[in-house]
Amino acid sequence: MTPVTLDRLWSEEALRERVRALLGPRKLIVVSNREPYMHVENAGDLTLIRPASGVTTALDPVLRACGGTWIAHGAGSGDRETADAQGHLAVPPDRPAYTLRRVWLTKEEEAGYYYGFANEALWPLCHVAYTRPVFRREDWEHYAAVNAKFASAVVEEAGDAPAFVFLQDYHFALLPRLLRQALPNALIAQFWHIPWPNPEAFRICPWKHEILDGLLGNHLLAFHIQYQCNNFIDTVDREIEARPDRERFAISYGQSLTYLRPVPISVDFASLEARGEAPETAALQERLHRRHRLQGKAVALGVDRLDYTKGIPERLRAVDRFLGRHPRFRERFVLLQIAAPSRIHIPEYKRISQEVATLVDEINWRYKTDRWSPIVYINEHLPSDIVAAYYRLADVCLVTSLHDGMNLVAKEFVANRSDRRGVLILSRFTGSSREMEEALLVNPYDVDGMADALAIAFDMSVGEQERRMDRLRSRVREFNVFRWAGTLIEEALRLAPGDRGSGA
Ligand code: GDG
Repeated sequence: MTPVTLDRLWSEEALRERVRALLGPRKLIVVSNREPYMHVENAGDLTLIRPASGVTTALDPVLRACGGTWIAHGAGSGDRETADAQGHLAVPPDRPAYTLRRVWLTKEEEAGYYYGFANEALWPLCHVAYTRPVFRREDWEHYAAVNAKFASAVVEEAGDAPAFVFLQDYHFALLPRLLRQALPNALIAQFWHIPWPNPEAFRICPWKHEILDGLLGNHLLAFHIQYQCNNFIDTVDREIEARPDRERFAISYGQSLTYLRPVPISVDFASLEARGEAPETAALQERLHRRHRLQGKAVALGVDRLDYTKGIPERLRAVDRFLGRHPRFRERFVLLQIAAPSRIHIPEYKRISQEVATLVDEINWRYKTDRWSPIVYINEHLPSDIVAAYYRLADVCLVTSLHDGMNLVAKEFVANRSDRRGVLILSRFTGSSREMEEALLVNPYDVDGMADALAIAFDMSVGEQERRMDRLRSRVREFNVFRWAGTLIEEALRLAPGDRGSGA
């Protein structure tokens, strides 16, 4: 089955209009772990932060246009001070258009639900990256309790109105079932941002049946690509008494029917392109060029959350092999690796952080000269205007995930490059590789293959770079993040049974 397509270019305005018309009287409720607006308290001062993510970019404009409520964990140190007693806050704070409902979690709940079950059990379970999931009963209990807490918040926010509830990600596998029971008039859809593994990988989860039962509370469950949908249907087929309907691409389970659809997420192409072309970006680029002494160098770039699924050690080993085999690149090559710290309380993340730092040291030691080190390691979260300048100055962008639901860095890089230059090296094990065949596709486990790809990329003619970049860019322009949100909401409303009161 191919992803649902529409025959015009989606923009923020088109999305607003379309969704407003589609929703009719339904109240829109979005649920995600991370909030779109966070307040941080620092020495008595309150700062508003907009945690950057594709989901916020896509859904904030929809809520601003249609109104509604976004429910999320209030994780900022200034969040309580800036919300009312029920956790409500009108956002955006300078031009209120919708309601943010912050859900408060205790430290134990956050440790068990977020760091524990979501990120030490489900994250490694769903990514085939050979990191073993950790299953702890107390984490599971917190996960279930936090899902129930969010369910109460959704029920309160929905009131008696017919609602369209759009859930985000693997933090809420139990929520759809709870909502299906509590809100029979609601339409429930969920987007699973990470891969769904095959049945052999999934079967080790002690609470696999509860998770499947929970997810089958959705009317629509969407993944990035068809393969992940297929894995889900195979898992259900293997594990529980449900009837997959491969014609309609749905699962019927008890009284309920859940449609599955691939809807690949994307980026805000127009904004990223404009940012790439902005004079401020050019100025930043100049500064970075001087600071890292890039004159006359072949420049490779990595931009990642520091996560063991992103294949950062594999990439570093490929650079080592590349320099070993192509001495002509010594003193003529630099890898700029941005690695934003992530989930730092989890032991596996401490370990990967150590491994990456050690490898960078070893490789730099092996090749460095008085004037040059091959790897510049930037182990911090940079502002997005600086990331844009890095995208603009790279000759090659390296995305080498061992497994990735989609991967937005690949799409951000090509959206940025209206100069039509640059080569994308992209892991075959990302969802984005399905739409980005003009990239140099690599297997990150094959160090030699990746070293070869680096040599091919740096030797690629300008004409060939432009040809590939044009195709990549036209696809990401068309399949942008507004299309993702619009398609998903449109599909949910189209597939939903006419009488929302039936609960079917
Ligand atoms: C999950 C799925 C799926 C990184 N460092 C900095 C920074 N970033 C930004 C990138 C990009 C984002 O973080 C990472 O997005 P990815 O898609 O690569 O990966 P995950 O965070 O794992 O996201 C993934 C995604 O959900 C959406 O569905 O694509 O497969 O795993 O936007 O630019 N941004 C800034 N500074 C940094 O240092 N500002």
